[in-house]
Amino acid sequence: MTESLEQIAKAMVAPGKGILAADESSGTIKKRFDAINTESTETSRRDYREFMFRTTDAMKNHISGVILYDETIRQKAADGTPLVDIIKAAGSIPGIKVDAGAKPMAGFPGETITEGLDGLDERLAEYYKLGARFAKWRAVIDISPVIPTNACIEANTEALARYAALCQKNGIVPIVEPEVLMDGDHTADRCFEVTETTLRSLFNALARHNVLLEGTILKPNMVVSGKKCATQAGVQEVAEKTIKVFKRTVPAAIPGIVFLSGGQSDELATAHLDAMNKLGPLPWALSFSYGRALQAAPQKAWAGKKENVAAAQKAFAHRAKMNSLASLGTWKADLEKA
Ligand code: 5MM
Repeated sequence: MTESLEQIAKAMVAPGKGILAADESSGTIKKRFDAINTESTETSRRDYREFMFRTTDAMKNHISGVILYDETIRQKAADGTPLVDIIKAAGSIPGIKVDAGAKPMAGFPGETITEGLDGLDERLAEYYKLGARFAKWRAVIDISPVIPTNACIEANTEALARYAALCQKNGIVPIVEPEVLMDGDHTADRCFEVTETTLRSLFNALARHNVLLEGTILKPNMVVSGKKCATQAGVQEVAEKTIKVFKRTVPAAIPGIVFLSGGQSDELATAHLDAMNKLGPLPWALSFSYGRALQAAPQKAWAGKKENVAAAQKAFAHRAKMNSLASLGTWKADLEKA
């Protein structure tokens, strides 16, 4: 049976479940592996991702979908089983990163435009055959006293909307990810302002391109202070500001919002998500699509060694469980010690 876009989108944000962002491009995964003194090879990348996908209970109970990179969606486990089949056997949905990365935007110093629209229709059709039922495209919006410009925001949201329309044409649910970066010394209020402008522009573009909102998932940043800002907004403030900006800009027809962690510590990313869900009821499911905040702990525990796989799976299962509780608003800080 072919599932509709609405059904897939709903399953991606099923209660207590969120998404594992394992779509690091070759350059990014190398950086992560360098930090644990592990060589990045096709096999080490496969072994690493395989043990996460084989953390069966965590995958079954807490992970609705996995965002893969082109290499991974074609890869087979050590025993020859396609990694996609391992994900599906755990009841999770395979997804795929389809953007070609954020490139310097000509004429706009310090700003980027995400590329990858050329040939995207054909690539999506192939990814569907390989098992992907959702996709991801990330636009990057940086903050300084003079950026972002409207040109950068508009160009990026236009590309996100064109990508989303192509996904839906191919039976694939688009995750639209406009990431306002937390680098810099800006305040949470400045992040609020830029996030509001960006989301407004994004939903205008999606409407302009006839994108079905019920079959679309939003992956945004939270409203946080810049990493180098002298005063850091607390958990409650982040939660309230983030919900406030969404209530202003995100239509209720969107089935779910799954956050990126963006460089927040594991526990803070969990605490923020939990605090937001405690502010409910909300019009959309609020969950996670974390990369670093789900993987930092297992990476450290694994350190590239076979004998550490069980400990690394435990670390992954723990983070998945904590974020699952946060997506329900039932997380407590003392559970972290348990
Ligand atoms: C996994 O990282 C993704 C980006 O990879 P590249 O920079 O190598 O293309 C990224 O888009 C990720 O899916 C999201 O930003 C969430 O990751 P974090 O670590 O921010 O939660």
